[in-house]
Amino acid sequence: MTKTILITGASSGFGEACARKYAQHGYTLILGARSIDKLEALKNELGATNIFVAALDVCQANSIDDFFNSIPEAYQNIDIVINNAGLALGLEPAYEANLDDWETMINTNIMGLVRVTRKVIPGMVERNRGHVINIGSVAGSWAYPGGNVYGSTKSFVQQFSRNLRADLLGKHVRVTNIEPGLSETNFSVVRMKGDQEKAANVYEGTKPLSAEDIADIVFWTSTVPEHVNINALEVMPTCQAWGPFSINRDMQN
Ligand code: NDP
Ligand code: 8X3
Repeated sequence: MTKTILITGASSGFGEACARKYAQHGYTLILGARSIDKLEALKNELGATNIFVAALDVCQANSIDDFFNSIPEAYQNIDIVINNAGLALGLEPAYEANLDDWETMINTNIMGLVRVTRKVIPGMVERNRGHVINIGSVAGSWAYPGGNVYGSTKSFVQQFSRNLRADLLGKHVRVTNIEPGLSETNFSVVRMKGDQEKAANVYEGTKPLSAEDIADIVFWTSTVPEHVNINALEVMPTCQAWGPFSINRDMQN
């Protein structure tokens, strides 16, 4: 029996790569994002009949309701949800950052993720089968200058994932938080508000993770035997690691 997977933010980056990966393996796909044109193009390119796409803005409760209400009957038994839709906006220090950017990140990365999860998990519990895969980030564990609210949203995702596991104990519903580091997608273009040069600089001289690297890892976490739950998986490119604590040596008083 083919499994049904719902992927948020499937129009680009990790979400799109996951859609391709699961489609290759014959899964039935439900894909959501704001860019419906990109989703339609992806569906046409993949050419399979078991793909449903619809517009989804995870920041809008109404859009989430409309999206779920539009899912055809045959697609409604969702086996896996990948809570991937998300973004970072800006890298300014907290005392200069734009409050609207903070609100958008909180609405997308936290509220969007919990709303979608709340829609999907009752059915998983009822069927006693399912897997919630959240896309967190290394930024959820490790602070860096300018990470402020973005990193904090991903800390929420990390802790929410653990708490979901606690609530779901006794059910055959798995929860996994994938925590990628430096990965080349459209992420930095969005973070730098369309400045392609600044976005390219993020990856200059590196071999970052690709969207396909992450899709392979996500796929693996969902295909290990059912009694195995990968709680969290942090992954960085080999060219990335931690630095020493920063110490300002001009602060003697
Ligand atoms: P991309 O910008 O390439 O993709 C982001 C996806 O999220 C797009 O499909 C976008 O679709 C969707 N999205 C954004 N806002 C919304 C919204 N309000 N409603 C629905 N969909 C939305 O970046 P990535 O693939 O890199 O990002 C995917 C996830 O991975 C994010 O959660 C990000 O925080 C996380 N991540 C990224 C890392 C990186 O270095 N790239 C590392 C660690 C984590 P659309 O605009 O069409 O709505
Ligand atoms: C994206 C990775 O290091 O840019 O979540 O925050 S990082």
